[in-house]
Parts: sequence; structure tokens; C-alpha cells
Amino acid sequence: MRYLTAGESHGPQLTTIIEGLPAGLLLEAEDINKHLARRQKGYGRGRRMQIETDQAQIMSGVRHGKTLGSPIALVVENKDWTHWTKIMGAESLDEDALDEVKRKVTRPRPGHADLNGGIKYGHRDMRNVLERSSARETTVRVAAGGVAQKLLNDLGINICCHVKEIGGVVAQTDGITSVDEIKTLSEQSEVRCVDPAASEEMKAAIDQAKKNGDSIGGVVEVVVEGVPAGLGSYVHYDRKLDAKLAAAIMSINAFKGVEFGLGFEMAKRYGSQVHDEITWSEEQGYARKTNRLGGFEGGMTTGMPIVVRGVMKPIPTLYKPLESVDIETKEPFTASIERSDSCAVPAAAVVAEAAVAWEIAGAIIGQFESDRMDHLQESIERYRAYTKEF
Ligand code: EPS
Repeated sequence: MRYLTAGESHGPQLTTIIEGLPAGLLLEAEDINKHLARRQKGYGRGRRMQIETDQAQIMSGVRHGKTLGSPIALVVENKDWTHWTKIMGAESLDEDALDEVKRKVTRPRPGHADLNGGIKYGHRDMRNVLERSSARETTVRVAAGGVAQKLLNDLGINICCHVKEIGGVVAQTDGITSVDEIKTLSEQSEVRCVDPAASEEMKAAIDQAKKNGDSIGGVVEVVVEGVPAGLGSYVHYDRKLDAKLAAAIMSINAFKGVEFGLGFEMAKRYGSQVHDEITWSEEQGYARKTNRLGGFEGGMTTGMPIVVRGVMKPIPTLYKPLESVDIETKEPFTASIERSDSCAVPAAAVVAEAAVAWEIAGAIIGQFESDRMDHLQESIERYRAYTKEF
């Protein structure tokens, strides 16, 4: 299973082409749009989200509400495009018109892709970099993830995300473990946090950052229930599923680290306080008494919930300027910007959920008979029964 995305932040549209899904999966645009709406929410977003109402159009690969097995093309229009048709248009312009409309960017933002991307491709107008490196692209990653999530749901696999920390405010999550509970509580919070008291503190921290012209980051968590044991590989480094999830999360704009279960806390503990004891019962089959390893042993799932977290750095587009250098004059400057999100952690949680859903769906498609949805369902059911009796 693979997908490719295309599109610039202020171009006409974002596109993704998804390939490798079974035929016969029930799929409506609403299965995708509900996740696009979740991604648009979140306290601390800038004005751009008031312009956009992201909706996916299914352009191919689905007929009468069912996938065909052929590539699925999804398109999301950028409403903001109407303000950028000249600046971002594909048509060539003569020199005078270029100077007039281009909004050339020669001042790279510290922490953004601007300077390195400019050096890489020889773009002396770094708008050519920032338009694509913008997190606007995550819209269609969420669209692809929405399709993957529909597949997982129909196979009895449930996934959710929530915000653990923003700007040093940590949510109290003890006792809240089920995906359904996390979903219900996090959807009620403007910062996608299950702890109402921490939600308010997080909002205050975002307000403070905004007031200071600054930005703040945080930690998001994705939890997946119902994944059978043995998904992934201990045999090949590039098929270890935890490694794939880590790469998928690290590939989200502004993410700088990933951990599973106890995560970096493991460095402080004895082995007996880290590994999860194995049990077996008639109704459950194999299980673990605890889930400190976050659902993975040896690059494979254990059948326990997958618990993975990612840390997002504060957004580098700041109202409070940091020092940089103009690439035309080589002079230092400190300039402010027009528009930015002061915190996008709640939205990034939805992106992380989509990235994780995609990787798990891909591992399932790779491991089970998957040309037809009904055969895939049967094949997983057989496997689940087998893992119980093993
Ligand atoms: C982004 C800058 C802002 C964000 C954008 C990511 O957009 P603009 O430059 O239009 O103000 O709002 O995020 C989105 C558009 C989105 O859909 O998430 C950036 O530079 O990364």
C-alpha cells in the first residue's frame, strides 16, 4: 500500500493517490471528511483555518460507495487559492509582472525548511520551498489516513489520538485507557486533551505564547486497540512495525521524537519494571498483565493496545522575530510575519493518528490476503482464532 501527495499551501488544491487497498471496502467521502474537520480544529490555530473548510472529493477508485481495487485519487481544494492565483499560478509571467506579484521570500525563518530547501533546489525565492514544506500538506495525509482508518474499523481495529502535553502543561490520564473513552473525552476539549483542568491550563499557555508573539509545542499520543499479535517483523529491519510507526510520526511537520509505552522512562528502570508479564485465558488468549512496552516486542505487535507518542516542536513561524540573514544582501534582519498558528499540537494529534492508521493498515495489507475486503476480513478472523489457541 502506498500513497503520494501533491499540492502547495496556496495552490489550487491538494491531491493524494492511494494504491493497494482491497476491492469492496465501503467508503464514502464522509468517512474522510470527518477527520479533515477534526484536523482543522484546535485552540491556537491562525486565521487560515477560518478561510478553509476542507472537504475531500473522491475522483477515482470508488464506485457506488465501494472501493474498486484501483487507485483512489482524493482532492481537497484550497479556498485561499483565490487570493493567490497570480502568485502561485502555473503560467509563466514576464519579468515586470513577476516582480509585481511574486511576494518573493529571501528571508529564511530559523527552524523552518526555507534555507536548506532553497540551497537544495537552488530556489532563491524561498516561497518555492515554504509552499510545499507547509503543514497544509497534512490535510491530504489525514485524508489518506481516513481511508486507512475505515479499513481498520471494518476489521475491528479502533484508533484514537489525544494531547498529553502543551507548553509544559501535562494531562492527567491515569485510569483513562480505552480508545472509546479517550475519543469521547478528547473530542470535548478544544485542545484535544482528556483532562479538563489541564485543557484550561493548556489554553492559558497558548494565550500567553500568542500574547508574547511566540509559539509552543507539545506531546501527542495515539492508541490503537484490536490489532492482532504478530503484525510486523522481527526478521527484517525494514519491516519492523514499531520502526515504521516511528518513521511515520517523525515525518510529520515539526515532529522531533517518538516513544512507545513507557518510552524514555525505561532508561531509569530495571528490566523487571519494564517488561510485561504474559498470561493466557480461554476468552482472551494471550495477553500481558501490563502494557509498559506499548504493544510491541521484537518489532511485532503483542496484541495489547499500541501506545505511541510524538513530540512536536513549537512552530517556527513567529510573530516575535528571531535573527536570520537575508540571502540577497547577507545582512542580518529580524522581521515579523503576517499570519501563523501559535500552537498546532491538537491538529497534529489528528495527523499522527492518520500516520499511524496508514502504517498499520499497510502492514495488514502486506501480511494478509487482501485483494478483496471480504477475504481480508475472513483471513484476519481465522488468524485471530489461531493466535488465541497457539
Ligand atoms: C503553515 C502556515 C499557515 C498554517 C498552515 C501551516 O498557513 P498560511 O501560511 O496560509 O497562513 O495555517 O497550516 C495549514 C494551512 C493547515 O491546513 O494546517 C506553515 O507554514 O507550515
